Amino acid sequence: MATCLISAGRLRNLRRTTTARHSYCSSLTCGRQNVNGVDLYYEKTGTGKHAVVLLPGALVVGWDPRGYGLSRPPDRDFPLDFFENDARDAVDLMRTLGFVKFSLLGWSDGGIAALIAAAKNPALINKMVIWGSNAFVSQQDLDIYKAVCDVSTWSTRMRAPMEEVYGAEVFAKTWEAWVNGIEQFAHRPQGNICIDLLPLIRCPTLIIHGEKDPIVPSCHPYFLLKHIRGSRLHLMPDGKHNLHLRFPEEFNNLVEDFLQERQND
Ligand code: TYC
Repeated sequence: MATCLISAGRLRNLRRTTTARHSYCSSLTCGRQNVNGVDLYYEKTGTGKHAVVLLPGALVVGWDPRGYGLSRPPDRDFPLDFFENDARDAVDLMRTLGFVKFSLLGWSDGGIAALIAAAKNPALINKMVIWGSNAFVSQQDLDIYKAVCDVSTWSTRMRAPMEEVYGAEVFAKTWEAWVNGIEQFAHRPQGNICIDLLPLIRCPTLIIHGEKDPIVPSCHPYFLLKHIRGSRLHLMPDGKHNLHLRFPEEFNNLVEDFLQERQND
């Protein structure tokens, strides 16, 4: 199976740092596509039949969701339906680019958007891999958001790549807006982001989680495993939130094997 990836920004590392069994793309094209009123930036590579879209986490660029990376303007905002918007944009981008059916790879916030996209478009989604994602916001999560809200307390290593893309001031403001945006879900019963949608997911789903993830506690992958029919959980003992960057070979092999597996049903 050759795979067609749509990705940008930091998730380029998936290809750059990989020593996985297949070398990824020979060719890379990038472009902007107007989707739902916004010019979305994307990169595309590969020629295979199995299309895959990569959905990045907050403020990390993949296909660039509206308001992130090179899909600006508009400025990013975080209304209560921001994950729904990202899910719809990702699906509509793929469809506008001519893909009939595709798989979703979503990291962190991108995984939340992937969950929503899969639940709402079961006929379009082939398979899904998500890592570092959550379907609700707990008190423990709120405590963590509070601890990471002020980016001036972050290490330079963490902050610098973001500041390079957004500028220091915009990054600090947007991150604070993200924290306020995600905290809104805590006011809903069970801190619901997309709990009610999980039973609607029909595609084979692989959940990956780093056991040392300091910002997304392990209750989240177990909750997803319980509520997504037929899903599988792979724990990486030394993985943190950025497990795909830290362990690219293990991660890529895991994802490739899952995407290539034949489905029984
Ligand atoms: N969800 C964020 C992302 O998409 C990561 C994150 C999770 C940040 C939890 C803070 O407390 C946090 N990159």
